[in-house]
Amino acid sequence: MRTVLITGASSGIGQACATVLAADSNYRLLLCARRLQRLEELKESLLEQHPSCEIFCFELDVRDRASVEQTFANLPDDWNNIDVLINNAGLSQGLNAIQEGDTGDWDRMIDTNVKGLLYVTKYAEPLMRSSENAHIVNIGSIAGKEVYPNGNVYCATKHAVDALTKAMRIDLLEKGIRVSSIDPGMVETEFSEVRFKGDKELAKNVYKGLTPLSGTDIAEIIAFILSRPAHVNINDLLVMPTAQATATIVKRDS
Ligand code: NDP
Ligand code: 8X3
Repeated sequence: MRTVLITGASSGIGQACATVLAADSNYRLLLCARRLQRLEELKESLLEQHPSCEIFCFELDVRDRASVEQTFANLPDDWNNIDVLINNAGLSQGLNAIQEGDTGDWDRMIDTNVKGLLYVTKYAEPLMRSSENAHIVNIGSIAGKEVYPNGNVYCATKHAVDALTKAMRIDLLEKGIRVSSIDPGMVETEFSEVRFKGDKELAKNVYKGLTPLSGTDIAEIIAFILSRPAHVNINDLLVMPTAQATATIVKRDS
């Protein structure tokens, strides 16, 4: 039985990971995000489908260093051994040229996507047993492989995730923790709504005329990564919708 910690499990890819892994009796789930109510609703619905699945939810803002430290130091006794960490919490804010960028947006992206991922890794890692099951999966992005117009700071944060994944793989080698990353192209979640600050129309247009990936597509691939034998690590997987060739070149139905 592996205990999996998923950050940002209240929506999108994180929620899909919880849903896919809850269906597998090899996993028990530690779910966190800022919106605790959503996590509790997710837990209730997952337990209806999988009554024997063990799930523990807690509120966490990954940007709050002290709270991340406190939270992981004080998990209930039966939840303080973690096998798998899925560093998924993240967001984009705005889509502007640097010279027109909002510094508050920059702070939110850097604090969440880079510093938040580091805080969670630093304070959760001591709870990870050195075992063949130990695995960290970071959610990167095509934005960590390419830079696209107006994507500047978001792209920089995901390039940082790419670098940190490589760094973790080196630093955690001795402890035997596998480190993987998955880098999706367009996935239809709340991501664009958050980027465009609640503008549903703008968000919908991102996916207009093409079939984007779903959170479940990504979650199923993560489940595959986690299911490889102990001597196999998938370092990095770039996954795009068929209709998306690069970050900006897409084929839309007219
Ligand atoms: P969603 O907006 O649907 O989900 C984002 C999740 O992150 C939510 O559960 C949110 O929970 C959580 N989150 C955001 N800020 C914080 C915070 N400060 N502390 C804790 N949790 C936080 O988007 P996605 O599912 O698409 O995004 C998940 C990851 O996938 C992100 O890292 C994103 O960059 C990456 N990604 C997304 C792609 C896409 O096209 N959608 C493509 C490539 C990568 P809450 O608000 O409750 O805190
Ligand atoms: C999210 C996908 O292309 O908007 O990481 O950067 S993209």
